Amino acid sequence: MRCKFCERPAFIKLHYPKMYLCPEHFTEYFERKVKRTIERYKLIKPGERILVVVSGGKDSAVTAHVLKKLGYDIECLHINLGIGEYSEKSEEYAKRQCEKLGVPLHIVRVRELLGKGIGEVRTRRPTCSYCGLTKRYIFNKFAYDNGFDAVATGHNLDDEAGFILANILNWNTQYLAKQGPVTSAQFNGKLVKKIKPLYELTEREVVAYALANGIEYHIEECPHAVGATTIEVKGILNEMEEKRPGTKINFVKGYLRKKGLFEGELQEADLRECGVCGMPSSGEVCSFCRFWHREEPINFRL
Ligand code: Q46
Ligand code: ZN
Ligand code: ZN
Repeated sequence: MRCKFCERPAFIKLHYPKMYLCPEHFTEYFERKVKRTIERYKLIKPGERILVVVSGGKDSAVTAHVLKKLGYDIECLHINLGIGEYSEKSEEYAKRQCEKLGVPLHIVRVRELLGKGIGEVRTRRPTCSYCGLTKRYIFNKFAYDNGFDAVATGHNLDDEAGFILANILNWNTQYLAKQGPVTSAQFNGKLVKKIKPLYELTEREVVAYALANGIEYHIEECPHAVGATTIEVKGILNEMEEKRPGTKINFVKGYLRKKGLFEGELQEADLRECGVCGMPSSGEVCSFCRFWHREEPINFRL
């Protein structure tokens, strides 16, 4: 098969819209789609400084690569979670990716910062739950302390479709009222804007973009990821996509149109300043400071 736009042999067959593309034309298609996502959902305003959270994996590496190529002002942050060899390798990949891109990389190591790695804390809370809480706190505080206008993450269409479906299965209406490609800044900017530039691109397309552009990334999954429900839900969505191309994008776009239905359920917690760190909190002390028994704030200012 030949590329739709030139004579070269096809490198990928897209199912929705159906077309064959060579590496160059696929790269063009992919970058145009990211640009359109940024414009359509107003993710980035001119002149904004963006902090890209890079894990060492494909999604965040591709996010940083495309944003840089499109000319946005980016720097990267890697959070080393302290999960044995997995985290060491992840950090190596993040370093190599940023070096190749020529983008500044900042590294925060959870064990050095908090005394223990993720998975080493004795608690009844599931590992992924306090890992998520810790990561979100660190990237938000890092961005806030250093005056970034937004934090970009590598979430792709498969992640979003899976997340929405999983939350519908549990009727978790609080989450369903809030998801989307952009979460605006709140609480005088202490909750920094979050953006997802790969919102409309499938995991398969992200893998293909990395391959076509020589982006190396950590393939291994985090050892704690095994058996997570989101993986099962994604599997179901993949089967449906196979039979009916366009299922994922139509599902996610439909959700964005109907999101308002859940807004009535939103119980906005009254946010106040955490007594320890001063960041937004629903209680007297924020969940990060409570979980890690913090007695003083962390300052990430460079
Ligand atoms: S939450 Fe859980 Fe991930 Fe943290 S412990 Fe690993 S799998 S890294 S996205
Ligand atoms: Zn071509
Ligand atoms: Zn706090």
